[in-house]
Amino acid sequence: MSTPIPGPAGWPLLGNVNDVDPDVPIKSLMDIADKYGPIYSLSILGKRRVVVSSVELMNEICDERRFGKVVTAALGEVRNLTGDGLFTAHNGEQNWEVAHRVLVPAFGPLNIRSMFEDMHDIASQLVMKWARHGNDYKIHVTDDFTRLTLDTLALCSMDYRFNSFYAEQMHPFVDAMVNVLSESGSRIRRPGFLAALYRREEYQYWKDIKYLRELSSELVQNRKKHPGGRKDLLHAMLHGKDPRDGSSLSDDSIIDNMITFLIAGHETTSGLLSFLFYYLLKNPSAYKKAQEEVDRVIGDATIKVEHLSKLPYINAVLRETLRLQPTAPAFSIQPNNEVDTIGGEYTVFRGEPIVALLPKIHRDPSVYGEDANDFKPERMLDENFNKLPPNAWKPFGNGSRACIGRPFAWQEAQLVVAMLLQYFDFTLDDAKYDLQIKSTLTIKPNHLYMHAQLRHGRTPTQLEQILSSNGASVQ
Ligand code: FDE
Repeated sequence: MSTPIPGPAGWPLLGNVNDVDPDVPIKSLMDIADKYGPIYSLSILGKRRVVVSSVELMNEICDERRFGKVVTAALGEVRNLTGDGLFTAHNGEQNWEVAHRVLVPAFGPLNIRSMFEDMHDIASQLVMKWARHGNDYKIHVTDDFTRLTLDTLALCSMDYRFNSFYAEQMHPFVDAMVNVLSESGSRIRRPGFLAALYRREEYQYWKDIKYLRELSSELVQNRKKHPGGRKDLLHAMLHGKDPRDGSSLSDDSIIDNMITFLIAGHETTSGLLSFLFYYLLKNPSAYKKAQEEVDRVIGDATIKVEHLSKLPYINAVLRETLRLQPTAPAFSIQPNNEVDTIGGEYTVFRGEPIVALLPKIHRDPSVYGEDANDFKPERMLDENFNKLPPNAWKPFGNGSRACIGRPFAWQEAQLVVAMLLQYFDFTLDDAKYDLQIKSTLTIKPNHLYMHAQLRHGRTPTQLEQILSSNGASVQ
C-alpha cells in the first residue's frame, strides 16, 4: 500500500509556486518541513518534487544502487554555460566519466598540498587589504571572501589572476558569471512562453555565456602554446589520460570544467567562511578556543601546510558551520528505476526529483539532539564526528557525484581561518546583528559586516614584511 506524500495544497497549474518565496527559497522549504514533516511534495508549474529532511530517509536516498543525481531547476539552466562539465552533467554522461577519472587524481591530497603557496598568496592579499584599511573599515564579509575564493580558484586551476583585491570593480569575467548564475535562477521561474518578454535579459544571458567561453578558450589555447611548468588543474585536463581507455578531454570539455570549478567553488567556499565568522563572533567561547589553538600551534610562525592537520578545533568549527549552513543547501536525486518506494510507504517516480534538504537533515534531533540548532563545534571533533550515523552530515553531496573540490575547499578554508585568527581580532559591526540569509544557487549571510584590528600592536608595514618574506605578492 502506498501512502500519499503530504504537502501543501496548490493552485491549479501554478501548483505551489506561491509557497516558495523566491528570495528565501530554502527558508520556505524548511518552514514547510516544520509543518508537513520529514517528507512532503510540492508541485511547481506542473512538476512534482519530493522534499526529504530526516537522516533516516536521507540514508535511503543516498543509496546509489537505487538513486542517482538529477540535474534540475537552476542547475539545469547552468548547463547552458557548462554543458556536461562535472557539476552539470547528467548521471552517466560519457564526458562526465572521462573528466571524473582524469580529475580525481588532480584533486588528490598531494596535488592540493602543492597548491598551498598559491592559496597563501591570495590569502595574504586579503590579510593586507584588511590590515591597511584598519579597524574603522567596515568589512563587507561575503564580498571580500568571494574575491578571495574566486582569485584562489582562478590562480590554482588555470594560473590566471583576477586581481580582485586591487580593483574596485570585479573582473568582467566575474560579473558575467554572476549574471549567468542569477539569470539561471530567474529563468526557471518564468515559463518558456514568457521568454519573449525578457528579451533584454535573454540577450545579456547568451552574450555573457559567449564571453565566458571565449575567454576560457583563449586561456586554453594560450597554455597550449606556452605550456610552462605549472602542474595545475588546467595542466591535468590538457595532459591527463583516462586510465580506462587512454582518451583525453576535448577542448570543449576542458572549458566546461574550467568554468565549473569557478562556479562550484567560489560562493560555496566564501559562504562557508562568512558563516564561520558569523558563528565565531556570536559564540565568544568557541572564538577563544579557535584563536588559542592557532596561537598554540602556529604562534608567530609563518603558516605552513604542515600546520593544517594540527588544528582539530578549527576543523570542528568548519564542520559545524557546514552542518548548520550547508552552503550548497540542497541536491536532487531520482530513482534509477521507473518507480521506487521510500520510507516503506511513499511511492516515488523517475523524473520527479527528490530534494535532499540539507539544513533540515543536518538538524535532525534524532541524531543531533534537542540542541541541534545551536552552534557547538565540540560535537564535530573527530571523536564525535566519526561516530555520526551514515549520511547525517552531507554538505559535500553524495557518492560518485559528491564534491570533487572538497579537499581544495577544505585546505583553503583552514588556511584562511587560521591566518585571519593569527593576525586579527574581529568584532561585528553591529553587535545585535542577527543572521539573515541570501539565497542564490548557494546560501550566504546577508548584510554581514565586521571590523578587523591587527593583533600584537603590529603595523601593516610589519605585517607586509612578514608575509612577503614568505613569497606572497602583497605589494
Ligand atoms: C559538487 C558538489 C556537490 C554535489 C551537488 C549535487 O549533487 O548536485 C555539493 C553538495 C558540493 N559540491 C558542495 C560544496 C561545498 C563546498 C565548500 C564546495 N562544494 C567547494 C567546491 C570547490 C570546488 C572546486 C568544487 N566544490 C567543485 C565541485 C564539482 C566539480 C562538483 C561536481 C562533482 C561531480 O562530479 O558531479 C561539486 N563541487 Fe563542490
